[in-house]
Amino acid sequence: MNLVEAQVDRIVGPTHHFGGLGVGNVASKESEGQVSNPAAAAIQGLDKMREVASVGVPQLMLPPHRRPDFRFLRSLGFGGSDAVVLKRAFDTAPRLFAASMSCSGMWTANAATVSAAVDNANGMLTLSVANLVSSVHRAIETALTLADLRRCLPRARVIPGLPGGAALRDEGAANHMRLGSAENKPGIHIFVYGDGEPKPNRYWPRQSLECCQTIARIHHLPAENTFFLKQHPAAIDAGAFHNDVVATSHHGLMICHEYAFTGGEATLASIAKRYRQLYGRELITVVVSDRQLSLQRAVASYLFNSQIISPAAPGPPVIICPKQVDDDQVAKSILLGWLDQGLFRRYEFVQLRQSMSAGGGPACLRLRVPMTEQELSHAAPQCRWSERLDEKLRGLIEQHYPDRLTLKDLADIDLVQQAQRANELIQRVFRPS
Ligand code: SUG
Repeated sequence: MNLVEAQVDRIVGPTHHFGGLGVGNVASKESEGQVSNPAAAAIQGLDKMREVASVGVPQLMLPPHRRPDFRFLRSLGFGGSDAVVLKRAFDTAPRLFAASMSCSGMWTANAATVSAAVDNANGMLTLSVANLVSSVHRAIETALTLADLRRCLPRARVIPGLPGGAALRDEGAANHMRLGSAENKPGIHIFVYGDGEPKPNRYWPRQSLECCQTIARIHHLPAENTFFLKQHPAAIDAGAFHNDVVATSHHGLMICHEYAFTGGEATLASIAKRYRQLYGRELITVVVSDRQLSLQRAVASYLFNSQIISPAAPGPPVIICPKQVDDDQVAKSILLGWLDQGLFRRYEFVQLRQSMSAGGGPACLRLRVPMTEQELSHAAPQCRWSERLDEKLRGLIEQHYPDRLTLKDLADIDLVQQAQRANELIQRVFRPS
């Protein structure tokens, strides 16, 4: 039996805005206060999912988190009617107000860390929800994410986020890579953390080594298949707030920037050796030097954040790149070089302007879940991509989502109620029939 890699994306919610809340996230900071377009954001996400589904890759979908999170605002001492809560929070704590409206749950690469059943001693597909404690707007995602993943994958083991606290800060699969193949064989797990020496100068690393070790322990991953690499502080300082901004992997291919990791040479050699032992072939490792593509350019183009998928038809994978790669001659020439080497059968460019402006590329928008066809058959049918579901969602988004939004607009109770209605209509589509 083979392993397929289901892609789990979340529909962008109707309160999508540019709050500038992303820690160490250059695009998020630069877009702060700009006018957003929630309708376009949601449609752009659906367009990407269609691309994935069109080549026979299993695409699963989750509804947007309910926003605003009134319970969160009330727990912070904002009382009164909903309208009063909104006004008080907006006037006195605009960043917390923005957090309560955030649609950051769209970046499902941060939802959880995943191991396939064949990888771990439990023999169960296992997902550890990330606690996302580095930022408040993301930390409030976790309870809903846990419930959504359990509904979507009822037979999987879905574990709640680790207790909060900086020592165990976790950002999920964005800092984790699984090497393997389409065969149902144990994968190699690479956890990437940012804390400890040497430290970055500008930005706070969002993932701790202790958290990575804890997840590996909870998943019962064999030590010989588990590796830890440290993010290079220069990458964090250049705006690579997650490893998936400067490195990626798919099956037996690993691509990274020269400054993705620090002091990892021996570990990388051990990973390649282990891959050879397990799979009887060489791991293909592509290192892009800083001279070829500077860290700044890697962060601006999000080349490494392309989404790599294996279509149902045999052959090399397809790489789905953000449109920004097409706009950067250097990034594009590197991509074309990969095509010439036969690493990919073809590339696609996707327009994800709304997500990219908040620092989220194609790979940020999906959680990879390696599973057998049999496990996939247990996924909730209402979460499976279909032409009908896609059409229905597009209709609701076009009819009910705003196409212009600033944070200030969200202090208006009428607009918020409209967004709540739109959200409710989408939730209904995801209720089991
Ligand atoms: O956590 N942006 C997200 C982007 C996450 C990207 N994910 C991966 N690299 N896998 C973040 O920084 C922006 C919110 C705002 O601008 O208000 C934000 O949260």
